[in-house]
Amino acid sequence: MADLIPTFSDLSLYDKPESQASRYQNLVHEYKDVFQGAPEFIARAPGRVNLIGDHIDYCYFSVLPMAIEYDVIEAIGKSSDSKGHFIHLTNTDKRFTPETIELPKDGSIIVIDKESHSWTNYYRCSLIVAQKYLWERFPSTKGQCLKSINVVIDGTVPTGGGLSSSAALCVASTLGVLKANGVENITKKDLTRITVVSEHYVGLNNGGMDQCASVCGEKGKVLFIEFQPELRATPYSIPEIHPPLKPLSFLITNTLVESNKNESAPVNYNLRVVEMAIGAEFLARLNGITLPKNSNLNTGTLRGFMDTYFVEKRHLSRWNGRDIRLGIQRLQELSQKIETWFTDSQKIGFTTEEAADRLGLSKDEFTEKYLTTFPVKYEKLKIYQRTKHVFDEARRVLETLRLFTDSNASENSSNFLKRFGEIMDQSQLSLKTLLMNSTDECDELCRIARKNGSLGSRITGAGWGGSLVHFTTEDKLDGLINALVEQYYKKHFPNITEEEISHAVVVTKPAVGSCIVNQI
Ligand code: NG1
Ligand code: MG
Repeated sequence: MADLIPTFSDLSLYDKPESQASRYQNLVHEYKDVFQGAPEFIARAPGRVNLIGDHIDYCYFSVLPMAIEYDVIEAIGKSSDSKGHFIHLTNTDKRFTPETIELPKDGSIIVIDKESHSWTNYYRCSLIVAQKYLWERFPSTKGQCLKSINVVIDGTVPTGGGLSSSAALCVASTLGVLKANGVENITKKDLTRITVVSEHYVGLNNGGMDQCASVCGEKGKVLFIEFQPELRATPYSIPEIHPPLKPLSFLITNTLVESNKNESAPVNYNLRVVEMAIGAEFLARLNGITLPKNSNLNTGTLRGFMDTYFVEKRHLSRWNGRDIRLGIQRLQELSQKIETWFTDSQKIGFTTEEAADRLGLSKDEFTEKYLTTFPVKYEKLKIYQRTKHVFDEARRVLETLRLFTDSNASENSSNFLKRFGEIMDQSQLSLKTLLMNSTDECDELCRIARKNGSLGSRITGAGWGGSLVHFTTEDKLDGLINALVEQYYKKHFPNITEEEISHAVVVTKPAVGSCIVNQI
């Protein structure tokens, strides 16, 4: 991750460069049309699909995503505004109307109005993190405004779809703003570090998986992303499947029901983050241990609990996060222990009063600590269900990595396919019953897929709609797609066009991460 963000002077970064050429030409044309002049460069960042490990990144457990070919590209050039500093934004998708952002004249950092759900809010997040980075790296520029620029954006990552369109936009925008302001060499590590927190400025308390995958993606590789002791992405090849079995294939299907995380954040995503933080403190108190306070909410994390529990309570060695066998064993143990750490009535859930009481806090102290930084809404806090999901899902990530790295597994392809499919299905069951982010549409897509050639199907990303990832072999792909189109898409959306279907059902491969593309 110490490597620099690469620059390409052609489209060889894509699997089929010729299929992207007209898209890049249109982007440049549109820039010339709108801004009368040529752009200076193109900043690009991809979306991602998470193979396994959802809703555990913010608990600092490792995940296994890959960057995909669907991405955001931004043509950027200087603007000659004389009366202030402006960012002129245009999108090739006309549903997103052009907007100009005026930067504060006093050189302060812009503030985002979270109530206005403008598409440019994500761009503003990038302006904030880019500005902070510039001042940190070049202290003598502190207080200086960012340069005025013109930007045309084109994105192919489905929005609201669990494929990280928001992270792709934030990463591409941050990279573009930095280059336009003279930063020619930024490391993958720095770009990840600063973009991980970008969406916090629109009120989303997200973990770091998406931005890290978008920055560090590699062709043909999945990424094992660790958050402890520090953010690190290690690429792994997907095992080769031996004949007569056919090669692996990943199919992504969008439910076409937007997850609308922005609007439902109070009841959905942020609440899960809070429940996990409370869960960590709850388990720590129960076991008489104190956790390091290193999360976004300045609380302990479930990973912190695992580490501290085995060292302080059990007097065992510290787990380094890479010893797969030991990690699986310890996570299995925690998953069993959790059954005895909660009473039957606690398993149903906690009211605010009950949770505060468990943590030895007054209701006001509890509210201040957990419920105010990011808004949440609930009837009962489902601490048992969420913590159980986290320990099991973290274990499934390690089991998958063990399958990927175990040479016996790739020699015995049919066993690998079977086992990996089972792990994905177990993940989906846990998402549905414990994390509770599945929907009827997600369940239906999984059901149809499994009956028609998918070896494993699960929600990928935040959930509550969005996308699913199915894993199969190339020979089964056509039948699988056909069944999904006939039995889901045409049934629920009778007027759906071929083009819409081609955006909703996509076969994808692991792709290159963020980069600069010089004028083409
Ligand atoms: P998506 O589906 O891309 O919005 C979200 C979080 C991730 C992670 C997943 C669930 C953001 C930007 N990202 O992803 O950090 O927690 O959900 O695994 O919200
Ligand atoms: Mg997102």
